[in-house]
Amino acid sequence: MLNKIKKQFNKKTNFEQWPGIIKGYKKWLPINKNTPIITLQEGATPLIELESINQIIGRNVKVYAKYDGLNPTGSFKDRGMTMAISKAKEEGCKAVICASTGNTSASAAAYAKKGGMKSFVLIPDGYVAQGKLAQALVYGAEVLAIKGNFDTALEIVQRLANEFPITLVNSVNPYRLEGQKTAAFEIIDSLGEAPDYLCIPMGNAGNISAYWMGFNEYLTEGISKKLPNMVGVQATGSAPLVFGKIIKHPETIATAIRIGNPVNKEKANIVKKESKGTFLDVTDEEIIKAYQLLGKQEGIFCEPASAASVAGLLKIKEKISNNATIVCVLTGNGLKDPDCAIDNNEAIFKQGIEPNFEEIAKSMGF
Ligand code: AN7
Repeated sequence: MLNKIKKQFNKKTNFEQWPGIIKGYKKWLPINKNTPIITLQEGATPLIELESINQIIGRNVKVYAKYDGLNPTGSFKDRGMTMAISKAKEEGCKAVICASTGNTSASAAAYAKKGGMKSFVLIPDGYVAQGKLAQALVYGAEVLAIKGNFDTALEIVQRLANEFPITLVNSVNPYRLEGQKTAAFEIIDSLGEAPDYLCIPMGNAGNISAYWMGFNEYLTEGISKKLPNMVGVQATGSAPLVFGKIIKHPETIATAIRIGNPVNKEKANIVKKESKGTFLDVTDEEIIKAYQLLGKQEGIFCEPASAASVAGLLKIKEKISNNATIVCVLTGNGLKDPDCAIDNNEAIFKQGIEPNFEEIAKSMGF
């Protein structure tokens, strides 16, 4: 179990804290004694049972959220970025670059600065959630907002990294997936076995490929005895992997996964085939419904792209087998996208109230 691993680690070093995924899962990662470990102590995120979803599905299923929005920069990208930046540092690199719908840029900027490097980020102008943009600016990235979408930005950064001395830290960088696979390890360390289903949002499909790698490595070592069915979820307006074709102009409220030409599409299709998995799309309305349910029923605030995993599960709930264990990956924190939250809630929000005891009590119904 994760706690056992943490305890073992603590015994050896007298560390009181989780040391981050590289030290925590050292033997599983491509590092050596010369690798400088650039970490913000990412990983060891909560696995929270979702009672309200258990009840909706019934039939004795157990649904959990892997809440990776509680990483240092608020998304799962930190697991991959600690690896990518540490290896870049080991190789003597001075600057990194990425294209991003927001979370990769926030994470790259933070870890690059922690490692003493420069960072450049290309983002689609007007389509990055406010919180993510704020992070890239605060962490001191050089932010280049282009008049184009993520797919165009990725093509440009790939060429820049080919022609100039700068390291690409998008998920085509193999170290990213190595780091991200640790989330699958943590799930098995917590549950004692792999879940029956893993529901996960897909953009570039790096994360689903990383999870699959992690589940397979634990199986090969005999730590787990089964593999999950992988359920990859995309937004209807941005679902190239579901429809099997490039989407030229992807659109969705879940801007994190507004990606029309995923770089890891071959890998993702292998995951689907090997895991006997399912790829499906959910509408923006279904995403927002799941987003609100998580907030109101579970006290979990995730970003819309993350809620797609739960929306996807609810869409195929009839197909889930009895007594199944299901993990939905909540990839990013709700605070990333405050505009979405403010525009999409059913809260009671009374404004312009006089600072008067009687009046406030009255408005509360007393
Ligand atoms: C919250 O930040 O692509 O399928 O540039 O931010 O591994 O791409 C973000 C992707 C899911 C999809 N959930 O993961 C970027 C970026 C959230 C995300 C995904 C992203 P992949």
